[in-house]
Amino acid sequence: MITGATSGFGKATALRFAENGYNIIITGRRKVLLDELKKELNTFENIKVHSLCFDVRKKGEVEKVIGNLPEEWKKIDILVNNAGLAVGLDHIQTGNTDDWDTMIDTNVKGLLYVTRAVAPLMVVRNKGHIINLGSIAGKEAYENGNVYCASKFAVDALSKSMRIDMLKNNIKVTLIAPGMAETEFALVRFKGDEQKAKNIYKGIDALTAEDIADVIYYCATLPDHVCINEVVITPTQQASVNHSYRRE
Ligand code: NDP
Ligand code: 8X3
Repeated sequence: MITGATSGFGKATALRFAENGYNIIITGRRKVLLDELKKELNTFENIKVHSLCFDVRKKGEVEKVIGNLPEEWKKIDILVNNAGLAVGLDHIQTGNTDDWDTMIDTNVKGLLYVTRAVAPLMVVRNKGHIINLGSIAGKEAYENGNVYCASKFAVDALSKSMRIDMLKNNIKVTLIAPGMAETEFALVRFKGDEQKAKNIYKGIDALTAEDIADVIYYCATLPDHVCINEVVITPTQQASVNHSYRRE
């Protein structure tokens, strides 16, 4: 099950698992994109695809949609908690509090609601792997990153804590913490301003969604006794959240 499969990392990850024969549950809010992806995934042989259109921020909806999954789809082996976003890039003293709500509700509470609905299905089978999309912004803070960074620091803490909570239940938990990756992420952060979104990656060979899908797939397909706890992955031109080398 991959949340936020309509774009970026989620979509690339769905395609990577599909080409390797996995049945997949894709989720997101944009129904048209979900339908398009379902069609594309269905071109892979011998896999089944189930699509769920919901907003991870809506607790009741998350509980209902996952609770009502047909029995065969309740056997979720891997959950990729990927749905997330940054909105705005402002100093704390001028930040937009609606943007803050959106980031905290999606990146922290949404991830929690989905996990709360799926984890018991794994625990009952004594088997499962939860892969959370954190960020390099959840390892170090940067100017104007404030609430986005805080939301990803929370994902970092939750990943560690989930691993401890479900240790006895044979559940793997992996945190994937990428640096700059070119997806719809920057366009969403800058509320549709394409120029600003492009400038973020100027002079940098940014990570691609496929790079992240490769790492997720690698972590998910290791032997049962091996759990990668976390991966920090940056473009070669980025050494930390605050250190990037931009070519002219
Ligand atoms: P994209 O904007 O390309 O994809 C984000 C996905 O999240 C979309 O499929 C979107 O689907 C979904 N989503 C957003 N809000 C909600 C919601 N309320 N309910 C359900 N789905 C939602 O970004 P990326 O692929 O780059 O980002 C994926 C994850 O990786 C995010 O958690 C992001 O914070 C993290 N990340 C991104 C980095 C980057 O530089 N790109 C670096 C580090 C981490 P829809 O709009 O259809 O609902
Ligand atoms: C996204 C990476 O550096 O834009 O999580 O915050 S960054």
